Amino acid sequence: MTDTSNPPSWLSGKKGLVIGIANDRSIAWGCAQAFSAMGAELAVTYLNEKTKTYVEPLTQKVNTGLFLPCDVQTPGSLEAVFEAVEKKWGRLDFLLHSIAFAPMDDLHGRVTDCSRDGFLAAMDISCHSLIRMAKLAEPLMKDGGSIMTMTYHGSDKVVHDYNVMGPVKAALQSTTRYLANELGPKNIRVHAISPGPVATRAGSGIKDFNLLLDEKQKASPLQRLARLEDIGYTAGFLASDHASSMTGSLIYVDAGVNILG
Ligand code: 0WD
Repeated sequence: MTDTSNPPSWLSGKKGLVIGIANDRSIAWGCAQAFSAMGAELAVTYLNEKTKTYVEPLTQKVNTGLFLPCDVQTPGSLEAVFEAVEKKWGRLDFLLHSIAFAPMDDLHGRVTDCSRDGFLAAMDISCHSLIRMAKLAEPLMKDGGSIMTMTYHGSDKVVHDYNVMGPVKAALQSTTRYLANELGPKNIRVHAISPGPVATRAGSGIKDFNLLLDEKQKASPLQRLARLEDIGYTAGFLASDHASSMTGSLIYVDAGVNILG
């Protein structure tokens, strides 16, 4: 288990933007805690007024310099976040994209039956939003930077009930590689972190998710599930200068489940 009592100060002086905290079980919350413990100052966003009530108390527990609404489907919302970051800090050192969505009817059905509108919504929120964020982050990452997103093994292999999120995450993973190639000359590194299943709100949107959690825990080489703080400190390492020779990576934090047949 990560020794969080004496975290490395690898992010001292760095400014980071965290998009995707919904509550204290969010993967992005595990990352925000690690980023802050490692010395970063954070801009944290929330989806809407309902989510704000869960996220605002959490911002008191980490080094939060900005707290802003962000719904990537609302025109201008994402641009306003980056304008506020530029006004506050004049730069950005790392960005965590930890959002995903698919309409429930499409998420709970076969890919074969997926609607056009549902597919487009899932791709817009879960994948194209990363492209938009990278474009907005590029001019702020004047000395380079690190951009991280969250994917899942259901993109590499068929995972029962992951359905339309499989192709969507496959697009996200490929997008990560193309962004890494295009932004590399500016020393901007781009990574996809692939956590194992974690009991979160988005995770619970997957049909029979508790069965998946149980199945993966029993099957995993480490005989347990991924821990939020371990995902967080992996992101903290990737945000730090110690990962400066890595880009375009797909990093599994899944207790080893991805190596199984
Ligand atoms: O087992 C899991 N939970 C795994 C999740 C395993 C592997 C990967 N992931 C991925 C997810 O696909 C996602 O990309 O991790 C990322 C974060 O998901 P999470 O932490 O599991 O779920 P959650 O705590 O729900 O955070 C996702 C958040 C949303 O929360 P809710 O529960 O309110 O949908 O994404 C945000 C929102 O806060 N979000 C948006 N943010 C901006 N604009 C939007 C949007 N349109 N839609 C959702």
